[in-house]
Amino acid sequence: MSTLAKNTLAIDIGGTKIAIGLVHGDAIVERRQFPTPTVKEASQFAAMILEQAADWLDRATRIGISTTGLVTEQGISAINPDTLAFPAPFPLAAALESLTNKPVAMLNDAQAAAWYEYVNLPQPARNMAFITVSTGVGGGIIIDGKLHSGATGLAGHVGHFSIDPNGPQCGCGQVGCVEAIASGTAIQRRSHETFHPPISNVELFKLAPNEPQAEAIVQASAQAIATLCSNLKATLDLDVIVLGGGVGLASGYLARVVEHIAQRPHAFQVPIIAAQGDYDACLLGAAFQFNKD
Ligand code: BMX
Ligand code: ZN
Repeated sequence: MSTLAKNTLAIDIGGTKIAIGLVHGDAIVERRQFPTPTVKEASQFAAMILEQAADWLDRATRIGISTTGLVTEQGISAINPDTLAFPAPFPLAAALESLTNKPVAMLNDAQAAAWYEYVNLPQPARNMAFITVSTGVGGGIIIDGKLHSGATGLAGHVGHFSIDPNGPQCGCGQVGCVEAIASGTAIQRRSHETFHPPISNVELFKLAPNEPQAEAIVQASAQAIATLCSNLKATLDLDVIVLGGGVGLASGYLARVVEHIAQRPHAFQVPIIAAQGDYDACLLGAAFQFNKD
């Protein structure tokens, strides 16, 4: 029997929201989400999550976390503290383990989603990257059929490829990172500089096809992601790149990225597909990390 036949309490911690689900096999049988609280103590943070999942707990045999940030044995630390101000390292897995006595596993959100997406690729591949364009820009890399997280867990933090020496300051301390140009946060910043009264990113995307300034903001993001994809193709000779996240899956976004990639030399072109797990790729990844080794 596959270990996925067990019920897993899956927790996806993003910069803006936390999604929780009870995952059985491939299916999210229960799902809830709530804004990421600004709690400084890991035990308090864990207790708040467990409160939201209280009625599922006796059905879950284990807990899988996918979280924004760098994940090490010691806990979670931010690469870009602007997207999540946890005191580092934030020992969330240990806190959940001691409150529930259940086995807990934790991975970076995009790495977890990369594994889920790899297992569920419509066509088998050996080398793949997952890129999420959401609050930040995250990534996970599969090399020769294995998730590559690196010696310190940093591998796949492709949002911090610095691609423009004259670009905006990134919260990670570098200048011109993909994340500082392409993320939902970056889009919102540029949108608020342009539109008065301010509009949401959802409204911006609706406006874009008929409003050149809105379109330019979306295009700047899509172009940075296209540059990232070509750089990854050149580095790792990927078979395919899977795109996810609230911005990555917004209507027309993937098509814009594909258009930019098509203008590059053939050697640096790579097929781009939308996440099979849709907006829940990271949540499903939280559960699927148990089937990784
Ligand atoms: C940031 C970084 C990554 C994360 C990515 C996407 C932090 C807190 N996070 O680059 O670890 O994978 O954002 O995160 O430094 P999301 O919150 O947009 O899902
Ligand atoms: Zn950065």
